[in-house]
Formats: sequence, C-alpha cells, structure tokens
Amino acid sequence: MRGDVGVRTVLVTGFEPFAGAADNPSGDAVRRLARDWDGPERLVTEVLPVTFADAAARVCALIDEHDPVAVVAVGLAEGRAELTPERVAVNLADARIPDNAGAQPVDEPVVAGGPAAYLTTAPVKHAVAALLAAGLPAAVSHTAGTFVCNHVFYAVLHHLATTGRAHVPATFVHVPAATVVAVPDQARALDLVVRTLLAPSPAPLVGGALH
Ligand code: PCA
Repeated sequence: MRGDVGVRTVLVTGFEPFAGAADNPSGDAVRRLARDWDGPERLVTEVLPVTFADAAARVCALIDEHDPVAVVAVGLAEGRAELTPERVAVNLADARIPDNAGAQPVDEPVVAGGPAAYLTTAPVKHAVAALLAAGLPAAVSHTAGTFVCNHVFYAVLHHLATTGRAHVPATFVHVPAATVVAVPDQARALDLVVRTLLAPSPAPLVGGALH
C-alpha cells in the first residue's frame, strides 16, 4: 500500500545468507536500519532471497507497490574492505556458484535485449564522501559482479527506466563482512546513503578511477 499523501517512501533491500554462510550482514543491517529509522520519509525494507528467479522480481514488485522516491539495494561483498556504492550494473548473469535455489546461469542476459549496462542514477560519489566524513571506510565500485546482486541492481535500473521512473535515484551498496565493518556501522552507513539520495541534486564531484 502507498503511504499517506505527501509522505515519501524509500525502498531499501538486503539479502538472506547464501553460499552456506550462517548470516548475511546486508540483511542484518537493513533490519537494523528499519528498527532505527526516524523518518520523515516512510521506509520500506525487505530481505530478499538469494535467487535469480525471485529476488529481482520481488524488488520490482515492491517498486510498483510503493512508488519509492529512492531505492537502495544492499548485498554482501565478502573480501571487500570498504562500503562500496555501485556505479554500474551489467546485463550479465554468470554465476560462479549456484544460488539458494540451485540455479547457476552462465553467460545469460539479465534482460534479453536490454542495454549492455546501466549507470546508477544516484550520486554515489557524494554518498561515499558522506560515509568518509562519518569515519566509515568507503569507495565507489565500478563492478557489482555477475551474481544475484548485479542481477537485482540491473533489474531495478531497467525497471525504473522502463516504467517512467528514470528520475528515481537508485544504487546498490555492497557491504563488507561484519568483521570488517560491524552491522551497526553498516546500518548507519545505509542511513547516510539514503539521506544522500534524498538530498537535492548535488554539484558534480571530482572522482573516478584511473584503473
Ligand atoms: N551478495 C551476493 C548475492 C547476495 C549477497 O548478499 C552478490 O554480491 O551477488
């Protein structure tokens, strides 16, 4: 159901555990964000299954249901040392391991006939600046991989672009293991990212990657 007239809705999703792990800090951080959120926007959260078949469809259904003004999908990137807002989603599903339903697509498109890639519609460099200013390790990432996280990220950007919502800022945030950035700090980071997306369009910021 949509919120009250005039109340803006933000959608934030995390993921369930996968690859045999007992937990997934992305889901834990999103649950904590939901617990601590103090508005004024209405926050809708969901912890998604790590499946190619259901995760993207579910988040697109949530977009249709709630018509959010910003979308932040979150997942675990084991081995990363920083919180990494993603800039690029590619039209490729190439799974190194089976997903939680046993599916393992190899070299398949996320959306047949879709563009090769989408760029995030969110000011991710500003989000990173906000995280660094808060003392949190952060960097822009230019690859979300080719597993379920990239699949969801691409599907979100494609759905927004094809349903008249290209103006809605959306990104994907890969979080490191909870031993690198503790879940409460991950939740604090997600709050900052959401607030950055809700702020008026900022001036361009020098950044980019040399390699
Ligand atoms: N990380 C995986 C899928 C779910 C998650 O939390 C990924 O990066 O694709």
